[in-house]
Amino acid sequence: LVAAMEEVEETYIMVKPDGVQRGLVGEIISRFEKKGFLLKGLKLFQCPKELAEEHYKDLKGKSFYPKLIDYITSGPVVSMAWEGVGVVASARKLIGATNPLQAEPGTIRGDLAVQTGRNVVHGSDSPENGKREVALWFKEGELCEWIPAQAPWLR
Ligand code: FUP
Repeated sequence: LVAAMEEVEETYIMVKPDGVQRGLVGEIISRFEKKGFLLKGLKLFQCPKELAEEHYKDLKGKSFYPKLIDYITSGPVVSMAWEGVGVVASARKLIGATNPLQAEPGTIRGDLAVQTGRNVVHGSDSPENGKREVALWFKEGELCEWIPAQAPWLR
């Protein structure tokens, strides 16, 4: 388990339409930047319905699925690819529980959201899904391979 945590991973983080509408983009990006993860891709993007359905395909059949697709496609999202050692689980901790009322204070959802159906941010739930989702939301030329000059150990 410890060895798995030390793998360099990538994760897909998305500021959902409510986060964009509420002006929380900078605040949310800032939390991952300050933690020390490496930003590899970033774009404002209007998600088409087909992409939302592919992204949430594991939830197809759930009662909330149609509303979830409507929500994610209701306005632009901010798509991000972040890289780092143990970034998948760490980002999930920074984001907090799915239900913002159960999310701990100090987490993004704990500090900034109230409703499960408007929980402002998404983060991949496994390294495999991190890879899958980054590949799903970004074209190859949209990602940067780089090493930060100030803190090369981040890479
Ligand atoms: P998370 O990994 O925290 O984003 O949570 P899930 O993958 O379980 O759910 C994905 C999204 O579906 C949530 F962000 C919000 C929505 N959802 C609901 O609207 N109602 C629910 O009961 C559960 C999830």
